[in-house]
Amino acid sequence: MTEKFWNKEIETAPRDQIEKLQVQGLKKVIQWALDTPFYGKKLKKSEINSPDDFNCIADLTKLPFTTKDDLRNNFPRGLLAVDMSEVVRIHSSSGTTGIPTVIYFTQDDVNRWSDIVARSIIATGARKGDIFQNMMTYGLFTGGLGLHYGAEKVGMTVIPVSSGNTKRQVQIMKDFQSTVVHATPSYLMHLHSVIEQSGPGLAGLALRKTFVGAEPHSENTRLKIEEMFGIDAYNSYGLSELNGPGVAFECEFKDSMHVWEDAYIVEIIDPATGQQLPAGEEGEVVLTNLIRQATPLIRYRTRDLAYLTNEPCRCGRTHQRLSRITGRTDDMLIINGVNVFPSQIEEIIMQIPEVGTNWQICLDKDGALDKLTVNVEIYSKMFSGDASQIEKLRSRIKEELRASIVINPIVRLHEPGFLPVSEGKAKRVIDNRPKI
Ligand code: DLL
Repeated sequence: MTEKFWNKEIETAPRDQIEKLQVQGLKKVIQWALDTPFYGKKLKKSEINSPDDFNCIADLTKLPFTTKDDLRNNFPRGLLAVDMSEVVRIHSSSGTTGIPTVIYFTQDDVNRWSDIVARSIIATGARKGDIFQNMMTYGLFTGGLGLHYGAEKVGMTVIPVSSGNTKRQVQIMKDFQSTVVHATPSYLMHLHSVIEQSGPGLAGLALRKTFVGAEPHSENTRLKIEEMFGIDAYNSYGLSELNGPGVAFECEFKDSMHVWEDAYIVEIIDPATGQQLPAGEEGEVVLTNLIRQATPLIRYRTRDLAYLTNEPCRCGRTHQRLSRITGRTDDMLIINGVNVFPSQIEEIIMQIPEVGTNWQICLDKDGALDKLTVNVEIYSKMFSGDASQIEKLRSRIKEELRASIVINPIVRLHEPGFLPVSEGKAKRVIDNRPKI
């Protein structure tokens, strides 16, 4: 391979060399981090006063964990390590209520992230000459722009369609003969059903590969997508706090995702004790970002559950591989690729005075897509008046939820006592989606 983004020396480096790169990288990150108000205090508390206090990979456990709450509590600039005038990009977990998390990038940060995404693309066998239709949302969500910049670096022809408008997506696939698409697995299944309904099926398409990610899915879902379209599908993992997509990606052998260990240090820990777990044991994924100066992030607890494999991969790459994400340690739901906490829904509905005390969320499948129903009890006096008032209230709740969680829910209003009451912890979420 002569590709610019296939770096044999780094991608097939023996473990001791990878660790050496990580130690060098982390020393730099500590220097950057000490410049932020948040880590300035936090690292010093752990007696890390300079990069010289970190000398081998075993020293990692001396460093404190970072959590989503740390990011929220230090919003907006507590983790900013450069002058704001050096920041060229902001991504944020927006579309949520409460305090968002924000990630800043310098130009070098964007370049380093794009290089890693380009490397991921090359590892799948996609190339310059491919026509890349990016169906992931563009905006504060990292799925759109993250792959966009990486694909341009590879030299692919990028079509930045963003998500939605399925009929138009199909037309564009035909018009421009797209060979690679990027989407959530659930959207691809939906896309297939729209193609089937619209007549000539897959005839006239040139598709050969897809990158899928941003939401949990099983091996069977991958096989189904591959079979439906007659293409190869590669799993892609990332999160906005760690730049976005490109943290771990499957190579052409599609046997778990290589974590790019010169860019990210991965650990699996026991979520209860915080102790590191060996390869093969499932626990919480913890990641350190080695390639971003503007917002350094050390030992970030992702709350995703998975395990690592360090067996050699048939592709020759030595970077450890991450299994599929098997679950979460918190109650975050992923609905058609969008992250939603039940508490966000509660916050919205509970500020509406007509709403009673009980509510419940139901998740089902509507074809390939997830369907969210929010059941809300309202005060009985609402039922004695004009029915149009109830409809007005329903629309208002629906609209406020849509604006906040960026998902269009079905809202059903009920009289008090309709929903089950639990004596202990309320069961707010009924998830009828098939388990992965
Ligand atoms: O979902 C970034 C991304 C975009 C990844 C496009 C891949 C492709 P967030 O919106 O911050 O970022 O959501 C991150 O989504 O902690 C996981 O729980 C879940 N997730 C992401 N990729 C996968 C995957 C993007 N391949 C959260 N399998 C993460 C399972 C995934 N879950």
